[in-house]
Amino acid sequence: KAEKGKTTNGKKEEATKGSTKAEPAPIQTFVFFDLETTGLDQPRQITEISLAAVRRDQLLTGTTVPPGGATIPRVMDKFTVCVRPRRDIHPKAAEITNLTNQTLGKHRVFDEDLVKSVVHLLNRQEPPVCLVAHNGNRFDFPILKAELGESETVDLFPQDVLCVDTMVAIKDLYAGQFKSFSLPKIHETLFGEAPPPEVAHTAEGDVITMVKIVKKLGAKEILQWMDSNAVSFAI
Ligand code: DCM
Ligand code: MG
Ligand code: MG
Repeated sequence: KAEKGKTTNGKKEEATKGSTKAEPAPIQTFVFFDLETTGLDQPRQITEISLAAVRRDQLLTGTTVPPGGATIPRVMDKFTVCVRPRRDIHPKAAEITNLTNQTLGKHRVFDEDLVKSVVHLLNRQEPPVCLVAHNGNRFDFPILKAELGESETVDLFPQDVLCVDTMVAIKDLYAGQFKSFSLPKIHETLFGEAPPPEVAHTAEGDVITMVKIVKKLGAKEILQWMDSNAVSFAI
């Protein structure tokens, strides 16, 4: 296929050159995903998780709210839950997320009911299913894997789920167009303003910001990039 050599990812190109390996099936459901955590120092623990599952066609052509505003797909399965961490939340993290050990004090930890809720949301989606997180390779994916790995219910987690990082995608496809690849800076460049403070660093707010960015960039190209570059979310 003529498209094959045009991939912008050098590694993938090397890996597939001259091979007869079939192209991966197009991802049918993109599960935008974000975590808030206790901070940047280790061990990082989850204070909030949000997932928004969006069908491929909803990202490409789906109806929007408000009508005509090329922003939020109408059909979207969302899940957002706050989680009590087992360690102190760093003051900087508490400041930006507005989540504190005190306000989460009576909330449940990352327990088996939460794992099951996430699993059931993923199981309802049309496969192939891919988790999508901004800086996910370095941050959200390993943190979620660590929490799942400690859970008795880890075996319930579907084995065929994929994952992909929008920061890597945007750097690869649109390198020259952005001065910074942080989520608020990309939003600012595309929409003329940063996400408002009540949206930024809430897990659901960051998830919706990601969806807006993917739609605004023209989903077709970035979705094809994700098809080619998604890897297994193996726990
Ligand atoms: N974080 C932090 N300090 C920053 C940025 C992020 O401690 N300057 C931590 C706390 C956030 C988590 O990373 O809950 C996730 O970041 P984000 O809100 O960008 O998803
Ligand atoms: Mg994030
Ligand atoms: Mg966030």
